Amino acid sequence: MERFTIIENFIPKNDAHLLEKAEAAKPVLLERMVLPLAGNVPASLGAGESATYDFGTHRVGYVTLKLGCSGSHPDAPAYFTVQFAEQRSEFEEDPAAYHGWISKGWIQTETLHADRLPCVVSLPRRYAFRYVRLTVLDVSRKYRVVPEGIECRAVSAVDAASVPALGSGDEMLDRIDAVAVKTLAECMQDVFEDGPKRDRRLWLGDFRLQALADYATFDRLDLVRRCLYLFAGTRFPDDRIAACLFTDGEAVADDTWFSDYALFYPVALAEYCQRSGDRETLSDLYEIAQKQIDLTLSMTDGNGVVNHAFVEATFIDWCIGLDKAACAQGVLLYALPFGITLAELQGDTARAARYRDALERGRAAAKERFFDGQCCVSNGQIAPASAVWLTLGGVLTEAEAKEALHSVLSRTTAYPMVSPYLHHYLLEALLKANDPNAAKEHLLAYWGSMVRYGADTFFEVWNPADPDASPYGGKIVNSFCHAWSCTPSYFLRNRLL
Ligand code: RAM
Repeated sequence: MERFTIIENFIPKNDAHLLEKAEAAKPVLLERMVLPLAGNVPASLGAGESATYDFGTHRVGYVTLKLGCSGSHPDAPAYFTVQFAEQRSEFEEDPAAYHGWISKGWIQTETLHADRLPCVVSLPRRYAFRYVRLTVLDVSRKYRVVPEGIECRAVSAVDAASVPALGSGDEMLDRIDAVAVKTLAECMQDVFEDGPKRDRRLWLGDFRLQALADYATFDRLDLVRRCLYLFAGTRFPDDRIAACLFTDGEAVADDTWFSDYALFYPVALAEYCQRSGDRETLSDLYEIAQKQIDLTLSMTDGNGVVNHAFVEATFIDWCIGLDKAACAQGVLLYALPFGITLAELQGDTARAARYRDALERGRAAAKERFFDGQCCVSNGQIAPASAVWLTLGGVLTEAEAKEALHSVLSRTTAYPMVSPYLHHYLLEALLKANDPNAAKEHLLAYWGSMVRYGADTFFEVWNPADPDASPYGGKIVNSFCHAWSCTPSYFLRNRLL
């Protein structure tokens, strides 16, 4: 399902004062030299032969290779590739066979020459990987390449080992939590990246979930504050907050707007302000945050139901064919109480009253339009996502929500939840429906199945029934360390145990 927008001549509106504040909160990255723990490394390599290194767990960093030679003096360059894989199965994919809709540029492969041996080769990019494969493409018949060593300068804003183990008494829950903490740590770089392999940038929907998991683990409020300032500091000319920012270099808003993601800005700001008590950030960012809600309200009809343009611009999930009308309405109703919290913190009583009114009307209209007494139905379609978001929007009573969620989860659907991002909101919905046991069971089943599959970090997309699924047209560009899947730590540490 292709999903991208191009706005001709897009010039983001930048606010130097806000960007300066973001810059001042830029973290100093921790660095650690790490070596492989295992591998299959022959003493020397001829044309077509490979060495594979296993670093034992997921790493994000800069890699250096040491190459020597044996035999006669090298009379031709060593010509070789270095491939990086988060999951070993990525090595089985043929990059040439990938013709999906996002760039092949994300495939972590380098083809290089070494003119002189022995030598130290510093690979040009920052990589996300557990496995590295060095393959000699060609070398003269007079000598062989000796793979003498490899090391990685691993980087992160935090040290995963600084978070005490969960210690729940349940081995699987402890393991899920540890993998979630590791996932979050790997994504905590200069900003909360969505994935260190891809897209390596600050996405708003991912960021809100990272912040929640961060409060339960590293509690790096400075990094959350930095990202809040970044989103506000470079935005659409009409003040909409972009779905993501490029932050490698000067921060620049992408010309992509997701209506649901924009609403997570006031959500994330309210949560940050409640957690930190930081009044300065609240007053700096208050108007921009509330503008996201005001803009959405201007896209509703007389009954408070979001219009087609708003629905079209939502993300919700990578599920193909999902009817998003009910979800979009649910996201607005979910965000409004956070807008009310912000207004109360800021003493903006008129706005709080306006949002309360919109909430009440929007909920009533949503119930009438999207609930048939048992199921959540979005333009004739019954899908888990609709039940999740109408529950979170407070459209259903606790009992109705429980029934709607269980009934949709028990039937086979053509519109399954495919991202851990939506599974996060399913857990939130089950908790809102006062069903913590079901939430815990789902966490164990869904994230546990990734652990059983061999995850060192949690994946961007995961359907246990279809482990090779990719929204991009090829698994080789999927990210296997993805921020929006790190929230088991939030649930286990703050909500479930
Ligand atoms: C993908 C990225 C990112 C997500 C968007 C919507 O491109 O994985 O994490 O927020 O989709």
